[in-house]
Order: sequence, then structure tokens, then C-alpha cells
Amino acid sequence: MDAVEQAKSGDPGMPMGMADAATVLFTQFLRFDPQAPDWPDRDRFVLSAGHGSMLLYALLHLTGYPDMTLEELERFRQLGSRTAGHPERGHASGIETTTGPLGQGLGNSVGMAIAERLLAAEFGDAVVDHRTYVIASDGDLMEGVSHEAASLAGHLGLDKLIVLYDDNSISIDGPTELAFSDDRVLRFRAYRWAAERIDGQDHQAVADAIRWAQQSDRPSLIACRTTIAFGAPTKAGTAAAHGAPLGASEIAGARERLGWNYPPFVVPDDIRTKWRAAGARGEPLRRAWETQLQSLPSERRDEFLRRQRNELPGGLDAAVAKLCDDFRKANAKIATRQASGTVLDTLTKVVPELVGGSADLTPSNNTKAKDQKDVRRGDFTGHYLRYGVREHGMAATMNGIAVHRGLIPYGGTFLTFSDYARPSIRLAAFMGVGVIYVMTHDSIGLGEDGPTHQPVEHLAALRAMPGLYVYRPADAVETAECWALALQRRDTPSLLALTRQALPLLRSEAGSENRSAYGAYVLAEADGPRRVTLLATGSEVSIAMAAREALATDHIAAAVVSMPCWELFGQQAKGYRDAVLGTAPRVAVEAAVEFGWERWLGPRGAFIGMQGYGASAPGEALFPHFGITAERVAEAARSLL
Ligand SMILES: Cc1ncc(C[n+]2csc(CCOP(=O)(O)OP(=O)(O)O)c2C)c(N)n1
Repeated sequence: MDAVEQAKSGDPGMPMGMADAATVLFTQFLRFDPQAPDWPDRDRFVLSAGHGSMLLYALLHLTGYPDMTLEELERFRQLGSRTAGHPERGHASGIETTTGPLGQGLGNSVGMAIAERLLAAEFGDAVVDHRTYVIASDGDLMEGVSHEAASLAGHLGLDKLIVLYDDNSISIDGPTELAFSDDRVLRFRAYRWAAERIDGQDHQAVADAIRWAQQSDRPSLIACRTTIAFGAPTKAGTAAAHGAPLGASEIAGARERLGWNYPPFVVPDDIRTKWRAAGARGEPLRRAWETQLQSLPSERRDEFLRRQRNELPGGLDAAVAKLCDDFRKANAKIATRQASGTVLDTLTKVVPELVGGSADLTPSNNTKAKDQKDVRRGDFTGHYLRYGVREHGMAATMNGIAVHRGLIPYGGTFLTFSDYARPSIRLAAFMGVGVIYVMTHDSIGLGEDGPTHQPVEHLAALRAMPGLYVYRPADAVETAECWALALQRRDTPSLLALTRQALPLLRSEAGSENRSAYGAYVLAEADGPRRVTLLATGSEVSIAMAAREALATDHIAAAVVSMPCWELFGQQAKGYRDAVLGTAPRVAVEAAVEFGWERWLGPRGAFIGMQGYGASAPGEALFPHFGITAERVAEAARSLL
């Protein structure tokens, strides 16, 4: 309450109500070592109710995380402090994931618990045996993503996932009964969780409940009845404890009621000593774990540590070069989704940490490699997740798998349903985690399913997201190259936009250089001085190539530039970009809206693409219907000369 008062903003209520439950968890149960915060076998703790960030910061400070100093608590919510308004991964050790958008942390925790089970199945319980604990609020349990994630967790029987639910009956608008009357305990039991209600401010009850949850063969929800802003004389138990400082008189009253006689930011020595002792509990456990790790065969130990460092195995470049060669030899005229499936058949062998999945579109997304086995309740030896029709839950879960470390998650759905996963994609970009989205059916080219399924604004919307790398390969070779780039970028998410329809092979030249790594490159230079430059991505690159030929018959020399990844192209040196784009007029073609293309088109450019939503018809009929043809591209080029 003092930090929030000093910052003149923030949320004092939830930290005061959940302080008891959190104290029991951190002092008696949670396995962690503040001196080795990245200890791979630590228990994970997620404060899903990120608005209560001060609770986490206080716990990290009291238990002795070196970077969470008292000064940081005093600088709550100030520029450059570790103590941001909501916990941000990377700002301080002990913050496992970024939370704040309600529901996301709970979703991440399911991914963490899955990662723990998968790694235990692979490396053994002696080195992987930890729990995932969460503090979640009413808001977390109202959000749709938590329903999806909880349903998945129950289905998989993630028995080491324990959620302390702050059942305080208050949210911002007032009492939760204004909007929330389902029985949360019964709901979670129906998800195949163990769920009980307790008095969340009775230390013994909390400890007993955590012990009970640890024994359960299911994920557990402990509904902790608490009073928001416990101790504040008039604001306790009310929505007034939300989103603003309590004010001087409430704080004075709370000090009196709680029997707390110290000034702000003073931790008495005896209390600090007890907390530090709680924080020191983990060190012998961590040291014992290190001995266990040493007892693994050296090859297994090296593999475990390689994964923890987020380093890729050797052999990836050679495997991708061979895939490209094979595609060229076969003159692979296939859909890029199919090429992606072939690429995965190889990559899942070379990169064993890949964990695939799809939101119930496996046969369409081609996400399941030949050798991949399903992950099932009770059997975590497989590396393929059946996420069910839960795009948002899948994306939040993938973030949790990625931040856990040790595995690289990829997951598929239709590109148009990236909207259903967008809040989690944004957090992946924001945190800088290397999850990979395999988004197929990337334009009107998908055909008969019609406009509900045909993305038009999605590429623009995804390219607008800072930190997300959007790849739209033009053929099988570019697909392999883009997969390699996505894998190499361990500190940013990547999204592959892939076609349903077959595409010709355009990259027939020999050589192992990954040309997609430039983001854009001249696929076909003009015969003679360039009079026009045609820019395209994905399925429209072959349309641009046909337009180039049509223009050649009129003696108009046109170059075709393939632009599989705008973000990478934007990072190239200006000289390279200028050379690729040229000084001649430009025409861009993409089966999507124009939004964003002005960046590459310049003042004299023309765009051929979608003006609105698509239609239900065979894909071959839709391209001419919407005027996305080589003839139209050539016409636009001529009109610019
Ligand atoms: C996705 C999302 N929507 C809205 C908010 C804004 N917000 C912050 S806290 C909160 C609700 C707080 O109620 P509750 O979750 O019960 O927490 P408590 O009252 O126990 O602090 C809301 C709506 C948010 N953080 N995330």
C-alpha cells in the first residue's frame, strides 16, 4: 500500500488480500533459489492477476532476489525501474512471464506444466520434477482464454499445476455478482480439476490445501476466500481498493488495524531474517539437483543444457539445404502448407525440442510430422499436442512452453483465426519468445470456405505488431528457408503464412544461400534497364512472374522482387534495400488489403490486391473475380510508364 501510494497509481487491494496465501506458498512450498533464479528445476510461479504486481515484487524482495532491491520497490511504476505497472518478464529475475492482460498468465501456466511433463518424460524425474503455481483472480477466471486453457489442462491431467484463486468477490465495477455467478469450483471440477474452497487468509488452511493439491492426480484450483485490501478501514472488501492508492487516512487506519508500526519501506530485521531464511531454503535443493544433473550420461546432460541455453543443435543448415535441393530436383509444385509439412518431417528429427500442435486443423495445417506422437494424459513421451478448437488457449500455452525453456513450440490454425490468438501473439512479441505459428489458408486462394475464412486484413494487422516476424513464402524452397529463419530467431515469435493451393516452384537456381534471410530479394532481374519493379509475396509472386513475361512481349523490362518477410527486409542496409526496390515505378501484388504497402511502393506505386472481403467459390475463380491477375499487374505497370 505504501508503494502504490508513493507511485500515486497501482493496485493495493489484491496484494493485501492475497498476502497470506502468498506467504504460505513462498515460505513453505515454493522451490526456488534467489541466488540462482534460472535453476531449470525450480517451481514456476505465475502471478496471473498482474495488476497485483506489487505482491510479486514484495515477495521477490523479501526472499532475497538480488535485483529486487528496496529502491526498486520505492520506484514502483517509474521509468526504467524493474517494478513496472504489471510484471514484465526480463525486467527482474523471478518474473517468469509477463502478465497483466487477465487470463494470459493462467494460459501460460498450462504451457509451463506441459513443458515440465514433456521434459521429465525425456530427461527423467531426477532432473525435471517441479510444480507450477499460479495466483489468479476473478478476472482471470472470467476471461475466455482461461476456460480454454483450464479445459486443456484438465484433459491432459496436469497434476502438478496448482492455482490459488483469489475468490474475493470484487472486481473493478463492484461485486463480482454483477456479472459473474457461475460456480467456479463446480466449473473446474467439470474440467476434470480438483477444486476446493478455503479461507484464504487462514495460514493453516492454505498450507493444508496446497498439500492436498500436491497429492491430487489432477490440476488443482484452491478457491481462497479473501478480503480485498484487507485491513483498510473503509475500502477493504470494496471495489474502491482498486486501481488507485488507498490515501493517507486509509493507510494510517490499516497500519493500526494490522498492528504495523513501521514507516513505509522499512522491513524490521527480525522479519527480514525470517523471509531470507525462507528464500534460502532452495539452495541445498538446487545443489542436490546439480549433483543429479551430473549423474546423467554426458550426452544427455549436454543436450539438457544446450536446450536451456536456447541454442539450436548442429545440422539445421545442412538439413534445410538438402530440403531445398530435394524440392528443386522434384520441381515441387505444391502448396506451401504441404512444403511446410515435408520440412517438418525432417526438422523434427534434427531439432528434437520441437513440440508441434494445431487447434484441430492438423490435416489442413500439415503440422504433424511423420514421426511425431500425440501427447496424451498419462503419456508425455510424444511431441504433438492436440490443442482442440482453442486457438487462444493454444497461443497462450505455447508462450508458457517457450518461457519455461527446453522446448520450441509451434502450432497451427487458419490465418484468419490468428485474430482468435492475437492477444497471446502480442505477448509473445512483447516478451521476445521464439514461438512459431503455422497459419495456413492464407488468402482467397483457399476458395470455397468463403469470406469468413479468407484473411484479407490479417497480414497487415500482423505486420503492424512490433517484434513479430511474418513470413509469406512463395514456393517450397522459400518455405524451407523461412522455417530455418523462424527457428534461428529464438528471441522473437515467427508466423508462417502458407497457402492451401499448389504453387509453382520459382526458386530453381542451385546454391545453398538462404535468400529469404534478406526479407526481400530480386527473384528475376529485368532483361535490360529496369522500367518497372514488381513486388509480391507468397502465392502472388508467380502472378508477378507471369506479368513480367507479359510485359516482356511489349519490350518492357520488369524485375520481380519476392518479399517473404518485411521485417527482415526493413533491417537490411539502405544500399541493399534501394538496390532491390530500384528507382523505376513499382507495382505490388498481394491477395490482401493494401494497408502498409505504401512503405515499399513509394509515391509512384500501384497496388493490386483486395479491396474488401472475399467470396465463396473455387480459388481459381476468385483471383480473376477480384482482379488479382498477371494481366492486371501488367496493365498497372504500363499505366505507370
Ligand atoms: C484482458 C484484461 N481486461 C481488462 C483488464 C483491466 N483490469 C485490471 S484488473 C481488472 C479486474 C479486477 O478484478 P479481479 O480480477 O477480481 O481482481 P481483484 O479485484 O481481486 O484485484 C480489470 C478488468 C485487464 N487487466 N486485462
